[in-house]
Amino acid sequence: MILRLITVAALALMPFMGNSQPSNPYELPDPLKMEDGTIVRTKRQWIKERRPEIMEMLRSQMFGREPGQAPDLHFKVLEESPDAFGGLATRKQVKISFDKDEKYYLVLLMYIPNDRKGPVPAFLGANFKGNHATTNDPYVLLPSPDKLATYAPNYKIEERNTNGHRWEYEYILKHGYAVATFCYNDVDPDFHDGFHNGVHQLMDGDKPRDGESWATISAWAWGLSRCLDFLETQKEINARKVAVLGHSRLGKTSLWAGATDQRFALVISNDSGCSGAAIARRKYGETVERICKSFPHWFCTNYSAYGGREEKMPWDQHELIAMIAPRPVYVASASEDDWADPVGEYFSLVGAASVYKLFGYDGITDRTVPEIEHPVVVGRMGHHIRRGEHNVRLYDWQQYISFADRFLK
Ligand code: GTR
Repeated sequence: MILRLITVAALALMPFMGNSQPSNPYELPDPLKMEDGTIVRTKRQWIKERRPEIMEMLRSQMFGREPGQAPDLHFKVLEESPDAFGGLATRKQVKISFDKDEKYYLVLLMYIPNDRKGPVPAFLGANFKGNHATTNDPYVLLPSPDKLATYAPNYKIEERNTNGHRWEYEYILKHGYAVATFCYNDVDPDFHDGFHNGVHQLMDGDKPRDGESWATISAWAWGLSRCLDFLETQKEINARKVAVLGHSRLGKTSLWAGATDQRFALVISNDSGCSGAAIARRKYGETVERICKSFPHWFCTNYSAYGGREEKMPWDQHELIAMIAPRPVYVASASEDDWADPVGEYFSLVGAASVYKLFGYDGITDRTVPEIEHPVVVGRMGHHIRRGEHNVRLYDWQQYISFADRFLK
């Protein structure tokens, strides 16, 4: 008989150091149990009934209801050169506009390996500090003054390459992948102004907001989907093989993008933590209450009702992971990133494994959290805990590439 409730006890005996502080015992909702108590036994039941039920919860209680397509999506190549990184790649910088007047847009920076036989798979993710901050490539455009004027009042333009260590472009390109990124502020500036700026203004105008209205993570995820719309027009790219990834708040975003847009072939969460991969019921590190206070614009307002009442949530974050099934999913943590609860991030994979199983794929089921820098790949799930701080490093990319090689090559 299918296990009805997955019970996870205190985590005292596990080898990973982050376990030294056990969380409260908790019970996770069974992703395969319908709200009316029926147990899902077929792929069809999952796809037609249970998955929509969970998506409805996540939309109405957590991220809000994202809108459909932009009113006038169109693309303009701003710059293109085959000489990036000494001829390793072709660089394209593209304005992806959402409206006719091009008031709302993002600028996508894309590198495509020149050594390719046909369309290549790609990694896509948003960045924090501007495209120019992801690389020492001097030809990457700086954010335009009109865009900068919309960013948070305390946003300072960064030096080039300040976040270059997070974007190992040459390594990615040499492994046969294209890579594309945009600054998340282009889509929705990361501060709370009551949703007057960013794409909320374009898509909603003065429409009154309610508890289920989409918020900022949802807007960033929507931006990722618009980039995928663009990638679908690029003959050099195999748009059926695009991995979406993100770090931290942008890791929460990549998970939501993977849930809402099933065109993404593979989904990676890097240190996404609370409201990303980490199990909320553990209340370890950042909590729902804390995140809703610190970042009220990230989630729909209904979400704050679960602060301190995580056990009342009709879902938990393993079900966000389950939304990606049966597509490959990778969850990465860092050993010093207690705030993001590496143990809770691991257990969301374990909690989603039954859904992968339904599709005939193995998943991660071992309840012992892996050692630091012992990556685990089982079936369509991958995981590692990098030694060190909350960040993205070459080590992380090495694991992502070898995971992606199994599915996207
Ligand atoms: C922290 C926040 C985390 C995480 C992080 C980040 O302040 O508490 O949830 O998103 O920011 O995005 O770097």
